[in-house]
Amino acid sequence: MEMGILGLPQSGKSTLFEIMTGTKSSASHNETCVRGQAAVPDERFDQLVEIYQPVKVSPAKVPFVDVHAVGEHPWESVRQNLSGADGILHVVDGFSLPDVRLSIDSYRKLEDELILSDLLIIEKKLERLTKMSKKALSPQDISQVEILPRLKDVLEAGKPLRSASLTESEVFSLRSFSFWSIKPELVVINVAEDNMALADAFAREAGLTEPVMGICCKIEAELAGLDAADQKEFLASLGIAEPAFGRIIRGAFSLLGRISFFTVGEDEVKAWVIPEGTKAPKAAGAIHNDFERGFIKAEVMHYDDFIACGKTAAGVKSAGRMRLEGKEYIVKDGDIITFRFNI
Ligand SMILES: Nc1nc2c(ncn2[C@@H]2O[C@H](COP(=O)(O)OP(=O)(O)O)[C@@H](O)[C@H]2O)c(=O)[nH]1
Ligand SMILES: [Mg+2]
Repeated sequence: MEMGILGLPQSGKSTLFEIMTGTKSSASHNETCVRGQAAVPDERFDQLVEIYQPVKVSPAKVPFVDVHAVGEHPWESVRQNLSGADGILHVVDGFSLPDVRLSIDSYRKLEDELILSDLLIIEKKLERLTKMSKKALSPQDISQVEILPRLKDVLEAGKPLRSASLTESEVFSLRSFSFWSIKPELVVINVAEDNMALADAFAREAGLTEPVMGICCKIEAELAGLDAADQKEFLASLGIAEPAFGRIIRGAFSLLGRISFFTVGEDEVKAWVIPEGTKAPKAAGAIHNDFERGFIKAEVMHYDDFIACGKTAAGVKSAGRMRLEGKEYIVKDGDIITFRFNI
């Protein structure tokens, strides 16, 4: 799971990237894109670490990509760099623009650019396909001849491809195009300290289907420099319940339908990120390909049961809540799993 950060110049992309990853983006301003990892905050994970006291602590990591100077670099090179991103954080300047209409305009400005850029790709492809003789068309070409005109209509109406109600397999078949507007998007309004309400106004008035979240990058950047106790005090004094960091990560998880499961032991406690609905063998494959191939069973206890049953696996077992699950088991958020496999 990778998140790309997009936004007009000076909207606060790099500031957000630094908050999320602790990596200075400006240090490598010669690159088109900078990558960094955000550790996923999860109280359950912290609890497990406390209980197991493992040698190695491995929280889930989500990569974020910051794009430098959109508009200065050609879209194509940015597109290539972000082709692996599963979702987009669209950062909107809500701190220098006092009026919500202006924020909405600036959101639309970039969104229209992305839509136009996707449209050009489709037009080029269709032009090439219509020039080819019918006989020369591959099965893939034929399915594209069917689907692309429909997508073109969507884009020409000024709508992103994510609004085209595509099936999962259609999205999969289109992946080689690396369309911008097909990716799920979380809109992040970067608000001024004294104008937190702007994000709500944006959400109300822009009428988007995409989720909208307000954060103040400036405050959050100051926050990142404080220790935990000072952070709490600082946030409380501003009436903020939780740092943006956790909210953004959770927003990205729900945007992309991701969940976490855990593997535990004295050697390592580790959190894994998988798509919701993943079956046990595939989840095992997140750890190692061999685990998927040689999958036999998954020994599963849920985190809540673990806590309720005295915080030991033995307690969970004697309460009859340890489960041995097979190939069809769908992993749940908060499962603690030991895989049995044969290689
Ligand atoms: N006042 C204010 N300034 C901000 C905020 N977020 C970013 N900035 C400033 O805006 C400028 C551009 O930010 P940057 O993150 O580099 O934007 P980018 O071009 O989108 O990467 C920098 O000088 C930041 O310090 C904010 O929430 N409030
Ligand atoms: Mg930047």
